[in-house]
Amino acid sequence: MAIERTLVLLKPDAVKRKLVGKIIERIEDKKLDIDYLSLRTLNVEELKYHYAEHVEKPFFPSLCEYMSSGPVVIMVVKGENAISALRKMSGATDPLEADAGSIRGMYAPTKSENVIHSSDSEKSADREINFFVKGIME
Ligand code: 3AN
Repeated sequence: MAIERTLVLLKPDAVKRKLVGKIIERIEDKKLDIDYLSLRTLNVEELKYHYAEHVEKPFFPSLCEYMSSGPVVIMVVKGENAISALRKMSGATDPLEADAGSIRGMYAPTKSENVIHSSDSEKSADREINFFVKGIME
């Protein structure tokens, strides 16, 4: 069993809909630790870095608008297999494909407004934690 750290964002709709407490409760119920937590509104430059693979996609402008529409909760979650545990808890990108009991399965109305982000690999987790917590761009 590996102790891992993963970067989690609770997106603007999660904050606006007051889902933050419920989502953190699920993370803590899973015996994972909150290692870092802050709340702020992301800017376009940060979103271009975070979503570098999507910058050229047609949905990027609306993704940017949505993700900068209000504060997000930025967390580092630590624990056994935290990266895959959070991906599983979050559910698939498209809420129609997400398990019904996952966070997206329960709360996300659409693929674009999907409540939560969590790092998809160890490499992404390192990059995202360096960026969001330490402010380091590669
Ligand atoms: P995930 O967040 O599940 O890792 P990614 O990295 O493929 O998914 O996508 C990042 C974010 O971009 C998603 N959470 C979603 O908000 C948005 N997104 C991805 N694909 C689409 C799409 N086809 N249409 C609209 N928004 C999308």
